[in-house]
Amino acid sequence: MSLRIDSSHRRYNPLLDEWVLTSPQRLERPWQGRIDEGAKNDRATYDPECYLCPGNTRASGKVNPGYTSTYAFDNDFPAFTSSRPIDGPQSSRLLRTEGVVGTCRVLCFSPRHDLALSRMTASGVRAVVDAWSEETERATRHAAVRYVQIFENRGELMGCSNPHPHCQLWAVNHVPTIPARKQTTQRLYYKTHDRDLLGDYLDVELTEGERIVSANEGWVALVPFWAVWPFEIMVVPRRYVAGLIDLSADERASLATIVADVTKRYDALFDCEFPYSMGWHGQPSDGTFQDGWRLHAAYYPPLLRSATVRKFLVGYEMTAEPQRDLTAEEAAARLRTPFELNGGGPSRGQPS
Ligand code: H2U
Repeated sequence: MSLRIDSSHRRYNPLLDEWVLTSPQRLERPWQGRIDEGAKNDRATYDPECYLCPGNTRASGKVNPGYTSTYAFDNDFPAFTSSRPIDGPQSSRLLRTEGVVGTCRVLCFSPRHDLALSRMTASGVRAVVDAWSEETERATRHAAVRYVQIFENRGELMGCSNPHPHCQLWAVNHVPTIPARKQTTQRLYYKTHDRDLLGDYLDVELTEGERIVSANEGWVALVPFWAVWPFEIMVVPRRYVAGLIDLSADERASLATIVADVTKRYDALFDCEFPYSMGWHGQPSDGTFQDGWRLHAAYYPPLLRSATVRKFLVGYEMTAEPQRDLTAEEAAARLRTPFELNGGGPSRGQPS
């Protein structure tokens, strides 16, 4: 089924069991609303004021080592801790609570204050991929941990509190809302069809081709058919793999290549340090085996038509359901366009 729809329609997201309203004709509407600054990278390679640079003192008073590759540490301001929660008030039918325990980690991608993933060398990005896997493995060693979320907030527009390239890992004793929904849908699909949902979806996308952004021997990056954010991308492994810790050495290498490619394409699209929130969705470690969960990453960038005009999820989207103007097919075509990376402006010092 090749889609050439230029009038309003809804698209179904089988992973989240929800719909997105698509209104391609609205893209031409005038914009007199908020204009943001396009993010440029004029950062130095080292910032003496940065809490994350090597050798610097963090807000907690702890001192970072003079690290030379990736560097992970326990978040000084964690959302929860690994100690047993204090018993809260009793839950009632409508007012429910439950205790949360877990760990929060911060992972700096490299010592360089100015080097985002889009500007790092292949070996640098590979070190980040290895750290994603090692940190996940480390977190799941905790008997209480049921789910590990790795996420990166890139750019001020996404609420990132520090420009030094980094991501976070939160490991919790429950399966949070969004992965829990994905677990239900993938499990049900697997039970019904004896095949995994994302594997079947990938086959459709590879046949149709029009939403693929880039692909290599191990991975495919595509704009999902049901994408909500204008330039949303999903990165999916070709092989059935449930989590980051299950990747082979070859898959880690090809993942590093596709992550570098996706982030470069983003920066090139509007010639800026492209903001996004990105997250890995691996199978919860809650004792269930082979329930059709396929590992995938989701990139959610807020920009719509330029480096300065962002999409807001408000109005109809807060009260009824998400809506997009640009179709997933158009977004993928724009992201596929061959690019030159000026993106993010000049970076002082040589990338390493
Ligand atoms: P974000 O930029 O995505 O907010 O992540 C930065 C994290 O780093 C944030 O969770 C932590 C913050 O708590 N942090 C420290 O642990 N120590 C510091 O000295 C500064 C920031």
